[in-house]
Amino acid sequence: MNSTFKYKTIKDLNDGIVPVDLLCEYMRNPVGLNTVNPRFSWHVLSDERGQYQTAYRIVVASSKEKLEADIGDIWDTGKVESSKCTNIVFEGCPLISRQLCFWKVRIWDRYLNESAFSVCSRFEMGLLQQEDWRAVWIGSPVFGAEAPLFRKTFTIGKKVARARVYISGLGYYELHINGRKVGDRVLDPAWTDYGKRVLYAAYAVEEYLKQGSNVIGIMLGAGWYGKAYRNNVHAVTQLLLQMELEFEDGTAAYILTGPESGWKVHSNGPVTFSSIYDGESYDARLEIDGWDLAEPESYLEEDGKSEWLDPLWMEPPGGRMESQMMEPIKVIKVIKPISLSNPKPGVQVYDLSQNIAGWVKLQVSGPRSTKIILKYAELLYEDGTVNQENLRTAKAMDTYTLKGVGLEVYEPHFTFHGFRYVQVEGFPGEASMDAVTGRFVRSSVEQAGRFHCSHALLNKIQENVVWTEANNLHGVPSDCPQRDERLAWLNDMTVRAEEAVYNFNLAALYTKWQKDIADTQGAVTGAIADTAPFHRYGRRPADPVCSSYLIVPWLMYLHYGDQRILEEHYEGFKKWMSYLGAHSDGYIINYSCIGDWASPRTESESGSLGGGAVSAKTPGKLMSTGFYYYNAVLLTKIARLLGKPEDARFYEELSGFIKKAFNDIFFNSQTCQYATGSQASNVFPLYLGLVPKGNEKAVMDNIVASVMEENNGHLTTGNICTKYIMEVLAEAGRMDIAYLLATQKTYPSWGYMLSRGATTIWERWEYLSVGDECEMASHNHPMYGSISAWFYKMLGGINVDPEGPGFERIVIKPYIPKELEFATASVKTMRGLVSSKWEKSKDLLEIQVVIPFNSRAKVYIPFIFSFTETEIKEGNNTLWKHGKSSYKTEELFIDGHTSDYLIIQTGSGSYCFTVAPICGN
Ligand code: RAM
Repeated sequence: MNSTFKYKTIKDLNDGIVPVDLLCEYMRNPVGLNTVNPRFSWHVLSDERGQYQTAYRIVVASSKEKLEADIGDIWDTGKVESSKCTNIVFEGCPLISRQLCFWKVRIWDRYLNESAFSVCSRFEMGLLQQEDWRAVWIGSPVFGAEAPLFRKTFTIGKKVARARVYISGLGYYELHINGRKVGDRVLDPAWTDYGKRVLYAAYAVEEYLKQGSNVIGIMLGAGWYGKAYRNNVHAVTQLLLQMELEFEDGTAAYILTGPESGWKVHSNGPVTFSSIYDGESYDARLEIDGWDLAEPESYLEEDGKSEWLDPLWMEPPGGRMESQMMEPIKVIKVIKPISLSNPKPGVQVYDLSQNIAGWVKLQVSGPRSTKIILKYAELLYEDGTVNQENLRTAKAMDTYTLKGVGLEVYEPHFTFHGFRYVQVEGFPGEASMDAVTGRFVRSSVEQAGRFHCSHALLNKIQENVVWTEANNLHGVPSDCPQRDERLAWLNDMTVRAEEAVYNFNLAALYTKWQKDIADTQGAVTGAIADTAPFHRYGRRPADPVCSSYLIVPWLMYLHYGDQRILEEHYEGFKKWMSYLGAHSDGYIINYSCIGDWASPRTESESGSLGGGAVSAKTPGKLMSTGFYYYNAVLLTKIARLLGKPEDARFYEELSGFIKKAFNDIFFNSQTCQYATGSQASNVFPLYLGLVPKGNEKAVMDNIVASVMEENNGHLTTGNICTKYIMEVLAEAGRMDIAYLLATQKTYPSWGYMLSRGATTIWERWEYLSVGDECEMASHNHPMYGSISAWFYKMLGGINVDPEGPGFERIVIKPYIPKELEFATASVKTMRGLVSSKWEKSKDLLEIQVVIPFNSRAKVYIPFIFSFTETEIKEGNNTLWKHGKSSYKTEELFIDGHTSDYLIIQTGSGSYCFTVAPICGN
């Protein structure tokens, strides 16, 4: 290789360059893998410029010892010349259920030097075949049993080599072995349409077992399977458990739920009521001491009669059993209240100072039978008591009845709430600040992104978005965590998902949710539903704005380099497109329900769906048809990618027809307005690239006029076009207007929400808190959080490049508003950390960029001072002066310019660019 770089010794390289963060199906050391073709990923930490991978070798072995000896008896790729480091598909010996594998990887770098091997990682297969399940579902024989306790005693007389529990409990289970809760998952398994797919968890449980008598104890709760399931049909909670023991002498044993298997069930446990929406009631007087312990067992038969009955054998819920391959829901953080008030005698209100999802932990001592009520709310009335009006029918209330023994500690098991305030009623004596602590509960996905800038208001919006997004991740991306809804709406996700993948690592959660959507697809019509799992609200067919069905997997491809999700859902996409096509007249979709939803009240139709959330100004059919076009464009790309040229041609042609029909119907070439000329009507076609060539500026001018002249510097858009207006303004060179909207403080704006004390993002632009207006008044709703993607992409400048998905190629292109002094953004990608930071003063702009190992970037350096009289440097090297470019090395070279930007190509590493006006000579 003709390199300008000094050759480094293997030792130098080995010290720094080694694959880290080994992922298998996006998880670290997963137990219970679903697929026989798992995918491997890693990245390398290195700050060296222009470094990349030229080859890799993956070794997969059946034991740690073999792996250490470099014996890949399951798979050894040998040296593969490839720069691929994400989602490499396993092609070794066929994998079977339960198989435990060890793997490691080494790479070769740009100098063809070999790295050391990574540390050893593991993956373990789950139960791949339905026939692997020997256990049978069981349930309580007592009608209406709220949270039955199951118990099974067994004896271990030999040394255990390996012990696994595969478990599913509907709606939720809590697994104990020998008196200890197993693991730290809560609200498990995640919600699915149980008639289609049921998730199970796989646990390694050796450490919980002992020689002699052992007990498995399980409490079930209704969760989404209870009263809330399928429009109030009361499903009976049920349990499936398979424990597999392998002993050191090579023998094995199973502990299975099923008929006549020695399980006992008690139907009067301490949880006397549980509901996702309404909360939980816990009567500590009903606790059964030692229910999950082996000894003594005598109490089971007190007085010759026992409440521990034989369980019933239950019909399976119908869905395929599938391992839950995503981050489980956990208590993520403990939040101490900042204040405690006493608005009425016997009533205390705690303020966590942050709107969260989860519950509180209560610590109390007092007389037996004292009943404490905890009421959760996002809002307060003026008198300081909690206002639950915007929760609609959700009672959001936990109750705890004391047993009267010492300090009692309680937190709910099978419910969650969305709240900032908790009102405590009936507390014995004086409640202290320590009596209540907030528990922030969500899917334990990693936060991936950070954004910060010199404007406090924007930072606060970003903080609120991160909270709101996080508050709405509970195995599905829900719309809100507090009222009688909490559903994963596809229309919201159409615009929310991009913000979400910048802020969090959602690869596994979205893989699961995409299947939830597929599960809603009608076998006959191909129609998907508005919500997935399809439940309670929304309808099938979905509103055409539900393009998240295609957009989410496309984002999975762009952000995580995931092509498999596109392959797996491709046929489904086509069916949905055919459905839409069948409901179009001359390529105009002929139905709409939601459209550009929840715009400011002045723009929406009073009395319409959702408490008047349908736009009065932006035609629903314009939105529907726009998304029909968007889908066609995406499908063209996807078909091309998947090697289906005929399909690609078909969808490309289709997009052309839709474009023409769209403009014929909605575009007025005289006024350059679309439809009514509402902001959304003009923004959406601009965003989609539908505007006939040459008219873009005029359409943009109309948008600007609407913002500035008709609305005094405010937007009028709903949930969908609020994302798009910010992007088209920036891209069309009107960052000034976009920035004005982002920093606007008066209604309607994000700043207005903040001025009303918001710590999360609202569902509507209005502050709604009482009476009828509360029908749609969530204060914790991620859809308007889409602005956070704009922070990353436009202010921070971090963008994916479709030419190199998964951040193999990165575009750094900051749009720099006059008023902002600095902005910094970073994203932890599959290939490592990408960051971009700029800071400007009167006569200097500095841009620092970090590109991970094995990635390349196109960096756009803005000519903020002038095009010609500017000097652009990287470090000490001049790249551009007096309108002329110079400089070229292998890891950094100029790749052209526009009138606004100098375009630079870089390899990996850190770069510091400066832009300064040339003064004087
Ligand atoms: C409401 C919620 C949800 C949404 C649907 C259409 O129930 O606001 O987020 O977009 O309506």
